[in-house]
Amino acid sequence: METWTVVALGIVTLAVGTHAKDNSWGGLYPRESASREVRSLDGLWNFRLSPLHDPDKGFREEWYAQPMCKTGPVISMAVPSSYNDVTQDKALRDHIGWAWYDRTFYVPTRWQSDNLRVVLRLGSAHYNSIIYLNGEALTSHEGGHLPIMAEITKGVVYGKENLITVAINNTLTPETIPQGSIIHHNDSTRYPPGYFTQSYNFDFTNYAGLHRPVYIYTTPQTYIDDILVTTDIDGKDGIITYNVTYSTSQEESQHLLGVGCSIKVLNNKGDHVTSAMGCYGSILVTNASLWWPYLMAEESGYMYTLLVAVSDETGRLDIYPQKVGIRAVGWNSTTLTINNRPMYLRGCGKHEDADIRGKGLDYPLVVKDFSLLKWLGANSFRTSHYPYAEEIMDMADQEGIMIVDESPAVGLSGFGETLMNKHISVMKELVRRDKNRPSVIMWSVGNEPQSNQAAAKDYFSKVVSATKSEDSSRPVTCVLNRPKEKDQAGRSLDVILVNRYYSWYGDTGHLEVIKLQTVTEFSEWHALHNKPVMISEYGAGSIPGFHMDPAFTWTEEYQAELMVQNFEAFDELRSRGYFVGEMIWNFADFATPQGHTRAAGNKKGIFTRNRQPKMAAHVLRYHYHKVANISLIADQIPLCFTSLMSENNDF
Ligand code: GCB
Repeated sequence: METWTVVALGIVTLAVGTHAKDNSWGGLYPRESASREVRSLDGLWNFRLSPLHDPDKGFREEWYAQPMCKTGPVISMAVPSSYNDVTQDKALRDHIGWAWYDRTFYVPTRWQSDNLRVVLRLGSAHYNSIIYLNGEALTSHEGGHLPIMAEITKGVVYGKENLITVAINNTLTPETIPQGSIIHHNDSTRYPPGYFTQSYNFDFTNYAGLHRPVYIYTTPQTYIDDILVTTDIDGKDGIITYNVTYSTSQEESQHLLGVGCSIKVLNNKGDHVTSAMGCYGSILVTNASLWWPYLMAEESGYMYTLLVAVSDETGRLDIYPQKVGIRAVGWNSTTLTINNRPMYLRGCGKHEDADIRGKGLDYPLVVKDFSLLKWLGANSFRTSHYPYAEEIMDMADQEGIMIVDESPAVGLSGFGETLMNKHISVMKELVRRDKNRPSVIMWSVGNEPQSNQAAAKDYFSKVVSATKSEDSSRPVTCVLNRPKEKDQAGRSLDVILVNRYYSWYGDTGHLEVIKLQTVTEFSEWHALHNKPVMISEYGAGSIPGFHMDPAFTWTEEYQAELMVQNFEAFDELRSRGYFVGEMIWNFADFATPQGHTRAAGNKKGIFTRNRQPKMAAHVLRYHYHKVANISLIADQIPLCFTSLMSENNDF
């Protein structure tokens, strides 16, 4: 007999460990300026797992009170990286529960004599984390994928060694986002005593660890806490509306009386364009260079910099460089627009995923992925199924790649109040982190919830309206997959995104039904909701190097032909005026838990996990350039699939 329990490992110990307040504002990304210094804590940290059957051990033995190497064996662990795949140890790969990291670092005495504020910031720790500084609990955070910030001015010792310890628990429960369950296998004839496994309702590996960079940085005592920027266009001019919030350390709060803000707008070469005074207001940029998506204008991703300065009554300045892309997003019942022109999303569903590092930020991979997106002629991707690293979002801003920015709420069910409140908090954290990004053109509150459940109606109406109250300048969606007659979420959304796998999960092998089924389905979604619709996932698995003609499932030919059939449907739907985009699943093969429906991972990538093109990538590249009205020179298309495309009238 197996029992499914809601009591997850480590939740008890989370309570034990959490003396520190949960901090939901991750702060502005650490950037250097004339007033701010940034130091990286990335590199090799010390690492140890809590034993599977004694999850509380690290708390009981206070592993955070001194360097872990003094309380037992440690291994080196790369930061940023997931911990799962970096060693040969199966127990580490498959661990459930607490994992412990620590390292030492120095803070210069100058930071103290200069009366600076010192802040610690972790880009993400998956899933629950408790952070200790010099043996004291400093802060805690629930949920991966979003930043954690804590002031450490008083907790650090200047000019001496400091110890930072991070305890991370990857356990997912029915009340975490995303959800999961711990299954206790109690049948002693089949399992050893205490045997348990983690299950979850999504197919990507639940990688864990310190996935993104860790920094300490300084600000003056009176500092810029947040900047909100929205933009609009008026003929050839751009309008930047801004609001700067500032704060100060408690003892110095009287300084806030004399605080003032000034703004300089610089162009993308760093030259001065215009200036403004005041902590909020609007700035007119005459004859503005607009932010355009890739291939929609000669120059895409144009960004200005707002050099925001806050000074206190002593005249001391805090300066933060805030990038701004001037653009206007609009939507109605049929169309999405950018700068008053209709936009059509040619994109991919992606994952943060690579061998060895798992979900760890890896700069070469970031550059490679954007290079491949542009090679494809893609103009967008969805951050399926969680918020991506800020460094990736920076590239999207800069390269003109539009983003459907998704929360970690994948595969939700149940829809109770606790889950909803948590979901709303996550949306607030996400919007607060990414609100100023020109690349973000839509929020997605989640992927494939069980939206046929009655409770989904009220739940999504509340989550969507909470998201809109944080940001009304972008449409809000949720990626759906339930039958439209049963779905309860679509009515609350601005744009309908649907995942469909015709001739893969249904009618497998029957490529000839794709066009009819896709056109019928998406026209009905539009008719039902009178909203723009797009396909957010379609595709087929292919094992690179598997070939059969006529096409057969799992071959590169099958994946490519399935796509060509889909393109016919998309072209037809686009001509009807309400179909606003297509995103292939997936950009690259990615890791999944072991299972008989996945062959060493999900193989629906058009690139291999190592970012080499399958036949499908070339086919998509041809299609995306054609949709963008850009012709590719015939000899750039390898011969192996020109015959495939010539069978299709569209090519
Ligand atoms: C889906 C999910 C995605 C899966 C994909 C698949 O609908 O949204 O996370 O990876 O299907 O390949 O089955």
